[in-house]
Amino acid sequence: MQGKRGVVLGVANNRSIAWGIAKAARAAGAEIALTYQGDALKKRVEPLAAELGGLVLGHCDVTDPATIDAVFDVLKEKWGKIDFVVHAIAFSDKDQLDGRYIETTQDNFSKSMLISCYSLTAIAQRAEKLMTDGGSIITLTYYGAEKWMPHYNVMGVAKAALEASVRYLAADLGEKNIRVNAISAGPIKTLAASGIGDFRYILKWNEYNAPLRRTVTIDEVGDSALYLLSDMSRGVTGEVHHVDSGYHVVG
Ligand code: 0WD
Repeated sequence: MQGKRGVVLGVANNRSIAWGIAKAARAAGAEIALTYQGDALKKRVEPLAAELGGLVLGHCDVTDPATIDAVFDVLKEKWGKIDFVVHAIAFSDKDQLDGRYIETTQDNFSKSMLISCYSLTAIAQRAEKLMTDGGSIITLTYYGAEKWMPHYNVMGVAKAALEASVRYLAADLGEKNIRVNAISAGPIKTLAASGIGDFRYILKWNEYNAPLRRTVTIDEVGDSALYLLSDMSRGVTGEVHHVDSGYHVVG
């Protein structure tokens, strides 16, 4: 990754999957830029960026396109071009990540789709302009996109649409040698995951049933992401790569 530069969106703290990916990319020689969502996360993200000797691009809330433009303007000014983007952003009202999917409100459906799905496309639109030598874009998804999972509800629907977006974006951007892939990570205890009902049970269930008989760590997701971000995967696009201790062959 020496000589490569990229932006990682979705670091909330040092337990975030995005942080595992940022660390792995940095350790392999890449230069990293981070964004944060709001002042509360700024205080957490700034020291993490410093740990990687990276840039902090500023506040980015994907529901506000002006803030996406602003961080890509900073990227353009500082680096001119970029080589990779990590999109690790998702949101649903916590009270609808419990119980029945059928109770999802129109408002939360729209918000979840905008933040968890459309934002990848919004970011790809900006990234395309800066990936003048080709590039790699990755996003994070979950098995609940493929199969019903308890409590995942509207997020499963949003992740299914996200995975479809990966395929359509891959087709649009392929002629510019920009690759778009997803990692389907097994359950990991993060801030976002703590909003999902019975999450501890889901972790245990994976531990008992996944082929590797354990859950995965953010560092393991980071190492797999490294492959997708680097030229090692130069022939791979439109793919959903499972990093889940093999759970998807069982569930
Ligand atoms: O088990 C898990 N933790 C899995 C997570 C398994 C498989 C996939 N994933 C996915 C998530 O769905 C998400 O897409 O990985 C991605 C990263 O999630 P994470 O690392 O589990 O969670 P977290 O550390 O909370 O980071 C997600 C961040 C937000 O954090 P909070 O918890 O404050 O919502 O997404 C960001 C924010 O930093 N985010 C936004 N960023 C910009 N604009 C927005 C927004 N509107 N909303 C959330």
